Amino acid sequence: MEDCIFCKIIRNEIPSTTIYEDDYVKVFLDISQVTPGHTLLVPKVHVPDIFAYDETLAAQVFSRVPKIAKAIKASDPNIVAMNIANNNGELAYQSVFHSHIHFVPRYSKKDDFW
Ligand code: DGP
Repeated sequence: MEDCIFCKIIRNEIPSTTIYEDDYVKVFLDISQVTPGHTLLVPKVHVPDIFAYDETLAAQVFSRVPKIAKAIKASDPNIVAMNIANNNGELAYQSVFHSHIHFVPRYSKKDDFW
């Protein structure tokens, strides 16, 4: 998609802090960090939301979730928990209409950002 911000990131037309990439997905830091390390997993194919997934795409994207979660957790010993979330549609607070999964690390109580 020509004007999609995440397609531009996938094509390296605009910069991102990419932490993982393969044939099917790209994983990069969210520009609006809810907590440090807030990361997005996006399919390389442009799909607006989960309602447009078929089973093949679901496997390509969701099979990566544990690997990414573990890598983020391993990056900082203070990460003790993680929100993994996927917003679909404006009423669900989706703002970028290229499907993506949020990983929001949570830190030990004294360091938490709630
Ligand atoms: P959502 O509201 O679930 O659609 O989340 C979209 C996220 O995308 C939001 O947390 C901010 C992030 N985002 C928007 N534009 C950019 C960008 O240009 N670069 C990066 N890295 N993240 C972006």
